[in-house]
Amino acid sequence: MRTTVGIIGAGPAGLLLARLLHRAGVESVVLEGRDRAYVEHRQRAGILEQGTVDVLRAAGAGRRMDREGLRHDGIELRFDRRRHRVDLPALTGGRSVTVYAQTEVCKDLIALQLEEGGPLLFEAEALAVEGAEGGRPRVPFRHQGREDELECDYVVGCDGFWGVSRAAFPAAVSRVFERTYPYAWLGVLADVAPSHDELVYARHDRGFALLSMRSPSVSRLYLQVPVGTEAGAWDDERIWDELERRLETDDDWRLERGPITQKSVTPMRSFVHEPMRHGRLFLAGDAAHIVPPTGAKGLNLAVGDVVTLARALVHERSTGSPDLLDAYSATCLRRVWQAERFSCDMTALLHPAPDAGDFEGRLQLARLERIATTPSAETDLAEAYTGFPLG
Ligand code: FAS
Ligand code: PHB
Repeated sequence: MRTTVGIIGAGPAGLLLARLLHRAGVESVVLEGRDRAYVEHRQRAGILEQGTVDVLRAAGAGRRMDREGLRHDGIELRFDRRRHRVDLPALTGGRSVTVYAQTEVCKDLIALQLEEGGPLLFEAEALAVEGAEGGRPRVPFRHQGREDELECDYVVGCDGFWGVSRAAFPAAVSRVFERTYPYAWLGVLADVAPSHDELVYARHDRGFALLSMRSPSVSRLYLQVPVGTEAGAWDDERIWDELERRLETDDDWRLERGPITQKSVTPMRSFVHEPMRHGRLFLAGDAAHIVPPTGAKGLNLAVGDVVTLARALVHERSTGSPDLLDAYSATCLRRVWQAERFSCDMTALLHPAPDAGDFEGRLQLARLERIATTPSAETDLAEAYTGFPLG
């Protein structure tokens, strides 16, 4: 098989890149190792920044998002039984976020790709990336029990943290920056109306809790749990009891309980691979960087990468100039490190560490107090939460 841009992975990064290239008349082929159902039902992101919403609309993939997505103009910080609302548009000159799940973004992009885009092969596992330094990189892959090869001008690794693309970077050029956290997130989906109309981020001495949602009738909730926790180790009653304790307030707010339909545990990691380009191989999204989900940045960063890369590929096609391709890694890493900083700060702000003493606990409360009482600190959080410019 031959194409211009070979894309490995049909997560949000790979699917959106294929969409943007298709709209610009640049050919691509997407290889996805899993089946369609897996990609469309894997619970991940729930929050879209303003910039991501604008990009999906501009790519002609925003119709269902505009119909079913929930625009949120605020988030709530909860600590010491107190509630503080962060008014996003007021602090950022009009920016907000939208609750529209990654599963739905992927469903919309897959439907468009299969309807009018280039080839999208499911259960087509890329085995390696070869010849990235040369003129025509190749991707050997296994599909329907047969080995085949995709030859292209450029390869883009959108294959997530566990993909094969990053391994194609010679050790001599790779630099890895990493931090792991001494806790994880237990995430649940529940068939009950959300108990609040905006997201609630709670810091409690017993641990962090997050109240999020998927629709007016489906709640998405998270609890900080020790590393190594098995999802099955927590029964539903215990999960609701713990959520109630960590989300407690001084007023008459109440947490509504309902049937839990899904549980999963997510490890917390910060990870950056530099550079994000080697020869004719580019990395985008989780293949290059991971953020802990506390800042709701992962999917939005992936979108930022592929917008930057699509622009650079189209520019090279139309002008012959590789300038934007040569600047791709540095351009993205500037935004990536700001998102790493914010996600790490939000995580440290809201999660009592298992070995932390009372002093650290007081510091977290003092930092939250500062955000709740100081416009400059609150504005800094609101600007980061609604998204770093895609430029
Ligand atoms: P993905 O991992 O989504 O996609 C990679 C694809 O490549 C997969 O489909 C995989 O099957 C495929 N693949 C891998 N190896 C392959 C191979 N060899 N051949 C072919 N295909 C291969 N981010 C936010 O912005 N907001 C949030 O609220 C948020 N919440 C999150 C909650 C959780 C529990 C988790 C785990 C993450 C969350 N994130 C959030 C981050 C998350 O959304 C990721 O950043 C996002 O999935 C990254 O998208 P991709 O880079 O496309 O990678
Ligand atoms: C989610 O809805 O899954 C979600 C929302 C905000 C986060 C992380 C996850 O920070």
